[in-house]
Amino acid sequence: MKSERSKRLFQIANSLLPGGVNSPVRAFKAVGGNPLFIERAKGSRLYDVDGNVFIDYVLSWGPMILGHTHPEVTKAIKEAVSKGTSYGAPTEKEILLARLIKKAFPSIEKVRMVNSGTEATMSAIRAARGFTKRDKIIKFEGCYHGHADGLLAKAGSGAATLGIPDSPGVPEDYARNTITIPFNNIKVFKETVNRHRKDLAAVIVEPVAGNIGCVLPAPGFLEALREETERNEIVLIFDEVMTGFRVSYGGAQSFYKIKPDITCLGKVIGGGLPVGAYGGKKEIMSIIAPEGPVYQAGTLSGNPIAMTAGIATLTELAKKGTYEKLNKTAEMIEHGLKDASKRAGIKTRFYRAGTMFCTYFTDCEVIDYSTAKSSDTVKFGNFFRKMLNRGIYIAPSQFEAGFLSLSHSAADINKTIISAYNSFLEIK
Ligand code: KE4
Repeated sequence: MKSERSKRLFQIANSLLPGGVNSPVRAFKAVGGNPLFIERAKGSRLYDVDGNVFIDYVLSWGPMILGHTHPEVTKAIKEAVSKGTSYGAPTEKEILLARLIKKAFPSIEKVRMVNSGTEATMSAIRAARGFTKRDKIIKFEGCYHGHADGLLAKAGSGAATLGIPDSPGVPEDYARNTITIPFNNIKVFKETVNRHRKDLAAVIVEPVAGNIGCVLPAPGFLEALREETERNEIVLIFDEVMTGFRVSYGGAQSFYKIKPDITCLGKVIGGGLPVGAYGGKKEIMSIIAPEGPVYQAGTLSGNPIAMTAGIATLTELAKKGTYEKLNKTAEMIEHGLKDASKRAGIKTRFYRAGTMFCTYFTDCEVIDYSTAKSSDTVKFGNFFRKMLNRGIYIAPSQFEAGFLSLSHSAADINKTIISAYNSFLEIK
């Protein structure tokens, strides 16, 4: 595969940007080699600067669920841009996107637009702390909620202990209020709530752990989170930045029928432009400035172009038959990848929630971060490179989810399955 131009651009980028990228996972560090510089995209395809074409399963890490350059989204953005790009004043478009979000997520009575998933979760936690007047939060090992200081924390000496920083630059003080415990472990969760109930402001969870690959909630896990937080007046925050409009139109909360107090959204709701949002119970959200005293703000929050892309995307997704089509494609790829791995005689585990999925190179059941780490990441790296050379662009990390779009055709899926079968055979 030709990659001279990408290589040259990466060299230049490295002299200008830390690691040559604007977000770490794009640097291909987990799989080796140099990242590809993308020239353009259309439908299910990415086209890089060396003329290579790929079927795209990263889809900008989730947002491009309609496929790239969807005509309705492109048309709406072009029209909006002719009226200006940002006013720093309210627009009707913020109302329209808020209405679409509220309709899809009945648990969201009031919502605030921000510019990223990080801002959404950071602000949701501040709202929960302001509302409960408590400081501690519980998060789950392997779940990623963006890069706000307090969320870059890991378990201390043991589960349920006060957190320690998970990155240089995060002060001990910021991390100590974040208690990190294993995903899907109801027993440890209940013990932790019991131990810290008086100080706990919130529990934040990815209802499907897409930042560990794709780890499904064990039966009763989400229910236990809901019951214990309800009983102890702790705010339950569902981080649906990835699962929102992805696991179903109403996200994981609709799929698993659990109603959180606050929901964080991002990715899909911006249709490829920078949008995040957090929203939930009126009594909590009314604490946010200027209605209440908890401060949160943003120059480009509710940006009219970004709102336009989000409105066009959610409007398309709301159309009849959309999720039936998406789920049919997802079932095709699930069946095909499981069958290819079996026929090639390589041990893998495949998990899917709606149109997000992951193949782990392990034979043990993946139920949390530690079992996910049993996956052979060297094998994954080889698989990644073989697939890339066959024109299939999957996430450059074992611990990231794959995504499907409305524009992935049956031919795309068949090509992917044949490529996977041959790549499995070669890496065995
Ligand atoms: P952003 O700040 O990147 O918009 O959102 C942070 C975030 C919050 N919550 C969840 C569940 C998320 O998955 C994310 C971001 N996801 C990563 C990939 N898993 C984005 C890719 C990247 O970091 O470049």
